[in-house]
Amino acid sequence: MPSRTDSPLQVAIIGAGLGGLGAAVALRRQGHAVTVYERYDFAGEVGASLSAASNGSRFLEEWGVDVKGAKPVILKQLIMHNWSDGDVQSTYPLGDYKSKFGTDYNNFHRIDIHKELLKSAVEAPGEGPKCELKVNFKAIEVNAEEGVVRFENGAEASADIIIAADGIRSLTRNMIGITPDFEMSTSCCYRCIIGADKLRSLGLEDYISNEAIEYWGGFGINKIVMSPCSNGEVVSCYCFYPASHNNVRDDGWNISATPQQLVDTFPDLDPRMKTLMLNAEDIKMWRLYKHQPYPYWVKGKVCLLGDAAHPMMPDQSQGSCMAFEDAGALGLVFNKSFREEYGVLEGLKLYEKLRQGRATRVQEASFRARENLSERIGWSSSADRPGKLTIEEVCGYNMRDHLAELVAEVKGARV
Ligand SMILES: Cc1cc2nc3c(=O)[nH]c(=O)nc-3n(C[C@H](O)[C@H](O)[C@H](O)COP(=O)(O)OP(=O)(O)OC[C@H]3O[C@@H](n4cnc5c(N)ncnc54)[C@H](O)[C@@H]3O)c2cc1C
Ligand SMILES: *[C@@H]1O[C@H](CO)[C@@H](O)[C@H](O)[C@H]1NC(C)=O
Ligand SMILES: *[C@@H]1O[C@H](CO)[C@@H](O)[C@H](O)[C@H]1NC(C)=O
Ligand SMILES: *[C@@H]1O[C@H](CO)[C@@H](O)[C@H](O)[C@H]1NC(C)=O
Ligand SMILES: *[C@@H]1O[C@H](CO)[C@@H](O)[C@H](O)[C@H]1NC(C)=O
Ligand SMILES: CC(=O)N[C@H]1CO[C@H](CO)[C@@H](O)[C@@H]1O
Repeated sequence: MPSRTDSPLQVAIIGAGLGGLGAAVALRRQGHAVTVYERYDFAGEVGASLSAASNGSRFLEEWGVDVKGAKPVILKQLIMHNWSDGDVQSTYPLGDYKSKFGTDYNNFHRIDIHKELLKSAVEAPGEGPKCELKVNFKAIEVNAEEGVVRFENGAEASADIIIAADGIRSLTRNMIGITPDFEMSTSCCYRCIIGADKLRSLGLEDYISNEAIEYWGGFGINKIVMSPCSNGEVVSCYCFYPASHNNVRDDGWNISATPQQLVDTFPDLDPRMKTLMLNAEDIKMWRLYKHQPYPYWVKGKVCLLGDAAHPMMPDQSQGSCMAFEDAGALGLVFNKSFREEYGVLEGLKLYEKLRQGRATRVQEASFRARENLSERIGWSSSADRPGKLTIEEVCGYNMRDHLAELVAEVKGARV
């Protein structure tokens, strides 16, 4: 019996990170029945700042997420400091960013935006049926052709589509036949946060008042990236250094380190930044891994999303934006009336086509920006090198137009 054109899909999402929850909200709003399976229970959520440029923030707004509730700091400029004495070397004012790109450039604490996305996914009111969240459900096996997931706790679920949003170490990716080609990066990173009150008491109040992403270094491996979040109550720093220094191997998010370890990594750094480091409240370290793009993202009923699909270096600040775009793409592809145009499996292929090229371009640019701040979008928006990724390309992208083109191609190919 042919299905009604508006009959909802059963959607299983593996992983309740920012990407998985974004997809849950986007698909719920199209009337689909979504269940999100997360291996942990969120009791020990960790993280630091994440920026959402316009094309990530655009989706958050469209989905009705309480962006203000996530306490963003609205970024106004990028600032480059001298590594050794902290003098401001140059600034890039973001100018009329909102009128140009449609939303603010929001800087969130990961925990704050995660909380708001979770609310938008699982609470009523909200457009569409509320999503179901199952915690302590670790996916251990996926049958892509049949659309079945098995969990460590013995449970099993079947679905019309399975979204693998299980992060950089995705198991599902392996289960759809992809062996990631990756290597340890030559860089590691310490991440730390510090409260605004503490900064004030240390005489570092200018570090919270600039509404900016501020950089020290960035030409070569060493780089500090500092930005405020949580309504300006917290400042977070990413501190990149050569892996040879201590050769961390773990890419987890929760390996603690001491202020002394942090500060000893950067002997010739601006003394004021060192003061911040010595007083930092929560210091974590992580090894960066460089993954080559995967040959495909979709197999049978399974699609990859977010870090599972395109892990990148943090140096373009686009990791969560690209995950939000992936999620937004699924909402557009599987809208209420998609069946008038294509079937479910064809829809997944369209998703892959829509996302793979763009995300891969940003992923590649993130590798280049690792050791060259001039490759970071914003630091120079004009194409001073052919093929360079620009802020216009990233923030001025219109996914709806892109999708309409691809749908027309698919239809053209059918006749
Ligand atoms: C705890 C944590 C802290 C982070 N902190 C930062 C940060 O400070 N700065 C930054 O730039 N980026 C951070 N990230 C990464 C950032 O959130 C991602 O790069 C980006 O948002 C894309 O998210 P994602 O949903 O694809 O992946 P992730 O955010 O990694 O989410 C993946 C989710 O899937 C779950 N999962 C994994 N395997 C399974 C399984 N087999 N079954 C069920 N669930 C599974 C994980 O527990 C996790 O909740 C952090 C990620 C995590 C998980
Ligand atoms: C992170 O580590 C802290 C303390 O080391 C712990 O309390 C917390 O549960 C951990 N979080 C996760 C997600 O593992
Ligand atoms: C940075 O500051 C140091 C110390 O004051 C100085 O020697 C160096 O020339 C400065 N670098 C640049 C690029 O201005
Ligand atoms: C739903 O998606 C299809 C295919 O992309 C598109 O043709 C159609 O206009 C969309 N419908 C709505 C209501 O957005
Ligand atoms: C850094 O990037 C800029 C801009 O693309 C480029 O002109 C420059 O050659 C790069 N520097 C290095 C060392 O690769
Ligand atoms: C997908 C999406 O929302 N794209 C938007 C990105 O920003 C440009 C410029 O504001 C908009 O035209 C797009 O619609």
